[in-house]
Amino acid sequence: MENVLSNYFERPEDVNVFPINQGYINSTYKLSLGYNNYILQKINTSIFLQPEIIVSNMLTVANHLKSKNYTKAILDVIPNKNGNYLTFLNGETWRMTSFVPNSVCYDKVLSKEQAFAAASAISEFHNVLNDLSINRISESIPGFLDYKKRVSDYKLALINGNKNRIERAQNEINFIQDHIFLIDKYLEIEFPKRVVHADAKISNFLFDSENETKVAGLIDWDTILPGNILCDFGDMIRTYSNLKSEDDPDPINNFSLENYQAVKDGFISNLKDILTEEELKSIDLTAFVVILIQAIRFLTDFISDDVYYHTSKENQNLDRTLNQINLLKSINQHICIN
Ligand code: GN1
Ligand code: MG
Repeated sequence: MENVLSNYFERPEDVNVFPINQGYINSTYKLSLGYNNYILQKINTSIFLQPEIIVSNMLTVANHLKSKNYTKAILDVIPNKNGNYLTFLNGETWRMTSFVPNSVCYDKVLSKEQAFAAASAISEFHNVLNDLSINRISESIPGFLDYKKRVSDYKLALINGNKNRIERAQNEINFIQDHIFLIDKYLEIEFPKRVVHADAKISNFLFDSENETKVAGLIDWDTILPGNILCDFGDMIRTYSNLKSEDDPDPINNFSLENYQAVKDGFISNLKDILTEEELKSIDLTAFVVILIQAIRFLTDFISDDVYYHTSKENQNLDRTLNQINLLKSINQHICIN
């Protein structure tokens, strides 16, 4: 670590390093030096094969937001002593960004007011980014929102995966099979391509540490890409109408219809003149499909012996799959998807 720090700081020995055990892909550390704080991340380059694309997207989005009246915190990528935004060291790739002061994040929603505030914030993010040309944004993970590919990867895993785990996941496999037609239906719709955050889950929203309904900023810009903006709505529903943590398989009291509506109201609030009729009509279907795809991704990883998502306990990817499926079942009871 000291070697990494010496790329950024004159006196690396004075920097305090605190690991942040959040996120399933990269390794994250909070750094503090005197009154200044930073976020340092080791990028998982077996997943992000071209980390320079992440940085280029981040700079493009930050510059655009800064040139307009965006009211939330903007992440700055901080160059190393050589002026480079990425530090390559012993086969590892590191990136440092600014830290948003007086902020906290949550992995479970606290109230419908909080859900509304978060959705309004991402709605503002999209409103301000709407005139940024998608040609200036690239995919840091090719095919990240290609749901056809997500399904074919899953089907391949069903053929080549761990037989014992496949057997244990039979109920979940059946649920997915019964609902896969909704993904086909989604794939028939032609959505306008806009700049998508693509990981709008609750833990990527920072809130004011003294006011749980005031959003300080939106973080984790690693997967920003051109695509269907409603995928961000889907990830918000996935985590703000969900009353359980992402790996909690308990189906009891797992869903809040009030929060669902709050996310919808907030998401639309700053996009009224932007969303097309087709988009508005497909908003609930997209949320359902985003959650189903997330279930498929967790299950694919479970039957592939946990090669993608970081896990810290046995069956965690199966529990995550169950959590998504429980949510889909609850949504099915309250929302008309078609
Ligand atoms: C991953 O690494 P993290 O926690 O930011 C994943 C998202 C998933 C999410 C599920 C690059 O995000 O797509 O929705 O986990 N990121 C990547 O919580 O696959
Ligand atoms: Mg992410």
